[in-house]
Amino acid sequence: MFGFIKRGLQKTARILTSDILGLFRIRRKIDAEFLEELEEILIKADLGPKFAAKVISDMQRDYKDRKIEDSSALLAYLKEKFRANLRVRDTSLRFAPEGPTVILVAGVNGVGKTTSIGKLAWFFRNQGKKVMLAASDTYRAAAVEQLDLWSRRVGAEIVRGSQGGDPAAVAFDAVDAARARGAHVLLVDTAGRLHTRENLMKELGKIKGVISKKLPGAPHEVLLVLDATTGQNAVEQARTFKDVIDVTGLFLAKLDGTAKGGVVLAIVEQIEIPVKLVGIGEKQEDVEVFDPDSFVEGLFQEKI
Ligand SMILES: Nc1nc2c(ncn2[C@@H]2O[C@H](COP(=O)(O)OP(=O)(O)OP(=O)(O)O)[C@@H](O)[C@H]2O)c(=O)[nH]1
Ligand SMILES: [Mg+2]
Repeated sequence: MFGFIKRGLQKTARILTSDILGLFRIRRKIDAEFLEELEEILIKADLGPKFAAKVISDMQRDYKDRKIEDSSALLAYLKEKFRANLRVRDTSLRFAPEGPTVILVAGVNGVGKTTSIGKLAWFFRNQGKKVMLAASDTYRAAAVEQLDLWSRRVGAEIVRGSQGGDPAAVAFDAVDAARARGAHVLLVDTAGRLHTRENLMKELGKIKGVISKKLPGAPHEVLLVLDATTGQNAVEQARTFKDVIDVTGLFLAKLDGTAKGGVVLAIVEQIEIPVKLVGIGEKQEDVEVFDPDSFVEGLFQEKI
């Protein structure tokens, strides 16, 4: 994934490497002023005030122990901090021990849910799995059509209800269909909703409840799709969705282009949800399993 991720993280990397190395050139000593300026750089890179403060206090302690003596040691130190932070949580996808694995996908409007489902469907089809899609976004006819297009493109069956119908009922029927037809993976698409809209969030809770009732242990993954370009607001979204549907993993879409990649660390630190997948474009193959090591390498790439 490194090539794609690298491009997506250039903006953050530019802040991290150039600014930090520049700072080190001016202030060779890691003193209070250096740390203050470094903290500003970390926040500017969207790492979040909490994670930035933690890095700074750790650094203060470790510098006293003479572990960081030059700029290359400084960068290596930061990389290790970032990696350690991302490795705390299990980033692998959970599958059902038997029967269909149900993956519920949610998020605010336009973050990339349906596209990410299309990519995941392609990803699992490539592994020889039988994939089904549930069109639980019943609000707009266009939403069902968009999912239908993906289903034909990647060779996955689709279960749809009537437009304006109950999205939980579609999920219910889809779980039934997935079991009856021996699907390996069922991906449930939901309508975009603002995390501040209580009634819509309740409806999402209901969709999840219906799935669990129909198939104990399901949904095996509850993926929250976040738009990587939104920065700190993503943290707020993650917090609310986690409260309502107990999100098990993040799908970080739009990490290509002008992404604020640093926000990944802020989210993992503040929300305690692992990033499991990343989206790096609009095509079916533009999906990658999240790998903390290559991600951190991308954040600190030089020669930009
Ligand atoms: N560059 C880029 N664009 C993406 C990515 N993922 C999705 N998009 C684009 O983002 C736009 C919205 O994607 P959708 O999948 O329709 O988003 P959604 O969350 O399902 O939207 P609603 O159902 O309306 O809430 C589309 O133009 C997608 O092509 C990505 O990883 N990179
Ligand atoms: Mg959609």
